[in-house]
Amino acid sequence: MKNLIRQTSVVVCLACSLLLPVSAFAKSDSSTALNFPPIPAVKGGPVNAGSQDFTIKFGIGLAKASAQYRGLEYFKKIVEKRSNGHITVHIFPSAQLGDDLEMTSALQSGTAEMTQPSTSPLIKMMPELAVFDLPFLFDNTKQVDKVLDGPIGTGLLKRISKQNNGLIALGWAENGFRELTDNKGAITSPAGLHGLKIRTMQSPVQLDIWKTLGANPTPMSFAELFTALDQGTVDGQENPWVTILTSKFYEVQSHATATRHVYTPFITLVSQRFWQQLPKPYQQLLRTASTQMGVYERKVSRDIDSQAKKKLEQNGLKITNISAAQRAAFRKKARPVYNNFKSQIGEPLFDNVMKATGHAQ
Ligand code: KDG
Repeated sequence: MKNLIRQTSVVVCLACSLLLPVSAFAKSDSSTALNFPPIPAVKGGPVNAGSQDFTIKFGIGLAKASAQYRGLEYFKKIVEKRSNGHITVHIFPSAQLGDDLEMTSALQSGTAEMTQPSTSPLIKMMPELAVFDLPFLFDNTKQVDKVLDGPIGTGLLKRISKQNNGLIALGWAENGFRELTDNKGAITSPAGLHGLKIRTMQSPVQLDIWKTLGANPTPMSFAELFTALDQGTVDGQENPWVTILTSKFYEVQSHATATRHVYTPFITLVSQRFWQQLPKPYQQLLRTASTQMGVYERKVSRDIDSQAKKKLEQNGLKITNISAAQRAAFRKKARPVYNNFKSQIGEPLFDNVMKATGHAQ
């Protein structure tokens, strides 16, 4: 029965995606086209694991023009080549198979094989992931890589995989530093957020951040966001520059503020049911390919971040850069969120992340 409901929701999602505004799927033209670093060559020889064939349906929320999609293209190239064509990867962008939460439950029920959600919507299922949503936690990508690629990030992947919740966590990629957009005007202080109807990810931490800052937040899946902005259900949203560009939010938002208030990682997940059917050498291949995808996708995301910001300005979005002092005022006002989620994150993890990011008091 559960499966039937999920399969039905996949069909409904596919049908819904056909009804989305044309602009959400419009082809990128020169006013929005970004220069992506080339997809690297595949390293390593063939992986032999018998004659059985496997198919991976890999669904993501972002559009084809995103760094995330580009990362998946590299993953597909590695896996198909090194398995000698015994594993085929089909990529489904723009939430065609469902939003982050729907895709994650499709993996659990075995109706899809892989996905790569933001960590934020998974917090209810994996409470420790709340740590990444803490406001103004990371100042730069060096700190990010230290946390994701060091013992903290690898430990989290292992713990999540051992939870026996139908998911195996294979690696980290990058959604990115989030920036604020709105339809009201430049927002240079927490006072400017007063009463602003802002869409947040489906995360209790994000909700708390925007309430603490004085806005009026509504959690909503990414798949519903363009329409909500277009119809004025919400006045604003927050996402990395690349997503704001590739999802055409500049068509329905007039202003942006370069807040970089939260860094969101993507987590690469595979269905445990599928995993258990895979021969060990293919399991290792998926792990290696996920790590290589994560390295490349982060490079893409970082290379195109400032390009995307420029393109947004060229497309009429009025972007305000805030000073260090203004950013510090946002950070100070949002600080109570740390204490609100400290016990849910758990002491060793919370303390280790505070140390790694230079926030330990
Ligand atoms: O696949 C990822 C996206 O669906 C989503 O997580 C993007 O940052 C995002 C958001 O705001 O929901």
